[in-house]
Amino acid sequence: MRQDTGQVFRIEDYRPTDYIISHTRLDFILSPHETVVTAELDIQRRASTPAGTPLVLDGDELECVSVEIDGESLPEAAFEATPQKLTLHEPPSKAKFTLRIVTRLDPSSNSTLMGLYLSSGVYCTQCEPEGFRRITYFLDRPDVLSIYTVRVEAPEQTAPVLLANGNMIESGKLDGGKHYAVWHDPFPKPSYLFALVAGDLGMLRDEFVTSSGHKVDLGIYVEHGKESRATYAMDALKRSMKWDEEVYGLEYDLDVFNIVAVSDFNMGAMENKGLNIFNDKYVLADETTATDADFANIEAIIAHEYFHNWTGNRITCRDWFQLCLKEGLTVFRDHEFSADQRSRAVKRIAEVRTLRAHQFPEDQGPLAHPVRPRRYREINNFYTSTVYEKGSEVVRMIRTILGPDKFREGMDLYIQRHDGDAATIEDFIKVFEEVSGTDLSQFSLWYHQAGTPNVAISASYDPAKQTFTLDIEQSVPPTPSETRKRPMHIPLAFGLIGPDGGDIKPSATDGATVANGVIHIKKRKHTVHFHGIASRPVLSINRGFSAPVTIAMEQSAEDLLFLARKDSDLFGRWQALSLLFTEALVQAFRAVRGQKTPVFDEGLIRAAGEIAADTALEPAFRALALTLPSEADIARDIGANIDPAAIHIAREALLKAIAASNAEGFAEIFDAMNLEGPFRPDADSAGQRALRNTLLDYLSVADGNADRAATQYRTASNMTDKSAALAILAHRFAEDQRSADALADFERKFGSDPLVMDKWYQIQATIPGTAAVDRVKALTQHKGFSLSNPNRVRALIGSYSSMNQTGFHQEDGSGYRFFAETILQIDKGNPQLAARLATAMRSWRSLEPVRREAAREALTIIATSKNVSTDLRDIIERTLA
Ligand code: 0A1
Ligand code: ZN
Repeated sequence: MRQDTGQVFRIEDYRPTDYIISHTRLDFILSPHETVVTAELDIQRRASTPAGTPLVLDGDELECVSVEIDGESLPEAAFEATPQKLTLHEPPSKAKFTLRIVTRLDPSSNSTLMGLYLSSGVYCTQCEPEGFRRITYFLDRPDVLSIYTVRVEAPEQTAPVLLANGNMIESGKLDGGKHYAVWHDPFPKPSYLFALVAGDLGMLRDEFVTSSGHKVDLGIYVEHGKESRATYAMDALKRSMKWDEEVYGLEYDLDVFNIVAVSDFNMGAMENKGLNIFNDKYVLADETTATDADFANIEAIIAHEYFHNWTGNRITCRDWFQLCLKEGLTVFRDHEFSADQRSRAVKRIAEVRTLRAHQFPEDQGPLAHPVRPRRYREINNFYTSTVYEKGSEVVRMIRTILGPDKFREGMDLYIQRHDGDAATIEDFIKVFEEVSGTDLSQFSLWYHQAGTPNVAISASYDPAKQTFTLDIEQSVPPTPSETRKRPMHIPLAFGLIGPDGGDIKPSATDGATVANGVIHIKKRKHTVHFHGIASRPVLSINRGFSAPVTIAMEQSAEDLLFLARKDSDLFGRWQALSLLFTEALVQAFRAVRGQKTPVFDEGLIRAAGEIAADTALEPAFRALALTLPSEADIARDIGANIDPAAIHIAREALLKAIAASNAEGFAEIFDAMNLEGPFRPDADSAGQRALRNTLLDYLSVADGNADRAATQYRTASNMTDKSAALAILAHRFAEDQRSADALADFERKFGSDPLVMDKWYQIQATIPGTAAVDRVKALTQHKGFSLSNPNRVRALIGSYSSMNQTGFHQEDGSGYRFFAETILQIDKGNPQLAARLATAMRSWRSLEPVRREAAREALTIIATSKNVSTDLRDIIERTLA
């Protein structure tokens, strides 16, 4: 494994390379234990670089076989090759030369899943961010753009499919049962977008004709026999291609677009030029093996990777500090795509739930960093919710501030001006300033300043003056190494709601810029007056979650209930209800801690019943509205001295109260929902299933028995309904024989399908209570489980640590100790995976003292272990700092 040099990379140290690599010719002779890679690099010295300046190429665990310049092998004294770098002490003084490097790799023993590795016998690569240097020595950084020609040679029997980036320009048979293919990608690209795949794979084929009439061959490569499970992904791909033409005027640019699904992958997927490589979880789906959530994820991730072709590939990043330039923008684009394909309000609510669940705790804990960080020790650890999700929210705010037309103009200018560039966030902001004439310098703090801003608001109404007044104060909490914060530009969409539910238009406003339903907060304090308001309005604030902030405002339960029923903004209705639930749950938590029985407001319980029954609302919205904040959400709201056991009791009590009072109504709706007919994965059908399964949970609680869930488990013909029923059986009725039977039945049916078994691991990993640690330990010994497969690890260990608050945060620290040992084990083979998992401990300081101490001890076990990877050490040290 790579040694931790302790080196810190800083944005201010950026400078362009001394040499450029105009053309890269690669030749791969593939073999599981000994693959030989010959790289021929056409190197040019920049005019500004003095002749003789040493050339240093990056490597990582490489074995150098030979080095030649312009056909002559180099004497030993002329270069130095270590596993980590190749230094040419005195390169030729001429402006151009060709460097030929031969390296030898062992893909079969590459467990890091970076560089060239084998996944179920298929050769594949992952080069972002710094994996290419595990293949050959290179200037492995995103601002070195090169044209690639790649020859791949392998035995035809084991690797009939040979793929790389771009278009295939030649192929043929060779002696000894081997064959080869040559691929050429005409678009200069950074090394992180390089990809190669070789293996025995099935294929689903289709085509797409672009708006200018260019035919593109589409291929999705999957394990043999699973081709039909790729049809939804193919459909999503074609819809994405069309959407990017319609919404941004962006067409695809090569003759081929290939996607390959592999079973061992550290992340969701990768946007390699013309050859996307996917975690098979985000390609394979049919009704019997995938849930509606799986279908929605596939649609979003297929779109995301496809959209990168322009925002990421044609325009890439100058350095890794600019990661949000491609990721924040591309997440924003995939969110908008899904919103257009599905229900916009429902999609927005789901996005905000994810942001609050993942990005807020990151921003409020020891791992907080700006959307564009200024330093890193390990770039792998910056593929974060802040860079991706908050990065997307920042782009959304630019659109809110400029309006959709100027935003599109800015995007057009960005593409036109920077096509072929390795760009920066400054370049991106500048185009929007130019097209709109708006100064975005204060706004750009969103990229540079970490932490979730808080906006405190107090409202008052003066009936005599008919004036509604808001006193607004913003603050940004301190974050690691940033204690003093400057005021931000926060665009808050709002509505003033009159008694009939309609929005009231003030005759005049003063105190801040208010335009198109948005208050622009720029100073620390604002007092905003709305004049000509005839009766006290109810404030609906941060509509559509126009800014990623927390709001502190005293709003009566009555006003919130009014918003939950009447706000014309659906997001506002959901938000009001979720605030009411949160407040009720925090109070219930305090009651439980004080040995009292929680009591709940009847009005809130009734509102839940009304929303469930309101057929004017789409089922998916009703399902979301009825879903209580998760235990982790509640913990975040409590903020300090967290006792997960008490939170669990409080949440169960509210669930029971809602279920008991509304049982009859819920049963009626549940029974009336006719789900017969062929399965359809579309948003409407998925919404119906979501509502029905949310009600199934409430009804199971109300009935106090497993009858309904057991019936649904038996009769369900799709995975959404089957896994929902199984989760209820396992989580609520563990004592009932039907629960054990269902788990055994599921294993019998799907035991040979690892992706489906991940649901089985996850459901069991999230059974609440103290028995969880032994259960999860036992499951690590299950025959289908492996610590070297990221999907298995995330399903079992990841779900246990992040979705099972009572099972993980045990008072005796046994959950943490097991977790620490497992992470250390994983770290030996796959540091990236270990580091990601370890972030589950980031909020340890908010725990009550006994658990906090136990968590510190477990973190210290990792911190003091020998041979910990750079990835894991970086996370643990920041978490403990
Ligand atoms: N660029 C990809 C994410 C990605 C990052 C790193 C990877 O390997 C360690 C793989 C994928 C995306 O945004 O989809
Ligand atoms: Zn991405």
